[in-house]
Amino acid sequence: MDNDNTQIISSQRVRNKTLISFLFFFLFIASCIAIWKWIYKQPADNGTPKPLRTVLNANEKIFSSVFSDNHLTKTYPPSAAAVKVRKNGDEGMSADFDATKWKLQVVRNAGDTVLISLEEIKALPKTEIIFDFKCIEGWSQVTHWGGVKFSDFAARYNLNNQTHLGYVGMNTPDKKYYVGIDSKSILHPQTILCYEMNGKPLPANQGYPLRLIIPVKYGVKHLKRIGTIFFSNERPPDYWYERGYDYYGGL
Ligand SMILES: Nc1nc2c(c(=O)[nH]1)N[C@H]1C(S)=C(S)[C@@H](COP(=O)(O)O)O[C@H]1N2
Ligand SMILES: [Mo]
Repeated sequence: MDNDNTQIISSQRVRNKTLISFLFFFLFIASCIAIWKWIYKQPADNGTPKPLRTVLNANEKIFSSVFSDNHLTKTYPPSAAAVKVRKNGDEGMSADFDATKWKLQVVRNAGDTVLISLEEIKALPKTEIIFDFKCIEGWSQVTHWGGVKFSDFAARYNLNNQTHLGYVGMNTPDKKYYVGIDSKSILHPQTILCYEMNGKPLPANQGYPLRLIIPVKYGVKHLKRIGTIFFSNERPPDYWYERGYDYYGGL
């Protein structure tokens, strides 16, 4: 049998090649470590080293520019909704909260805050949504919510100029949990001010009397127990952004 593909390589050459490969491998690992160290030595911007924050901000620019109202989050039939709904996160859910005294505060302009009762909110047209609720911790669950579309609410309370300022901020009544949301996402047709889960009033730890349900965002933005809503042309403070996550939180 002739075997012209076979080459005889000296064991010396094999040794040299192996050595060179190892050298390159070592240099590669060493530069990875050096870059990693450099990144973490840079000053932080809201809990994230500046170079990584720059990447997050660039991602936000790209994803918010392709975001559109026509992109609806996938919905499910009621039978797909979980009966035992997961709960997660209790920042701003202090025990001394008195729901009987609660009214939603909407800051229309400086010195112009409207107080709105749950009854008034429930009197607005109701929208239900069943979708896959996603938490950045890595779990998701199909859940069923009811409330008023934020866009319907904004129209009823003459907030059309405000909603186009760029951002909406929301706080819990004790101000310990807070989120900022871009105008496009708050006006998305599936975003609701939510007062029902599985056809019943929201359970206390799920945000009674009112929470945000915003399917185009990760769970962090679905603020439970809304105290105040305000509007701004700059990013309002955001609890998890200040702890290193990206601001946009889009899906
Ligand atoms: N007030 C308040 N709202 C919050 C949180 C929180 O800690 N406090 N956590 C958020 C996070 S990280 C998630 S995943 C969802 C969880 O909602 P659930 O408890 O109804 O499952 O609530 C969001 N809203
Ligand atoms: Mo979450």
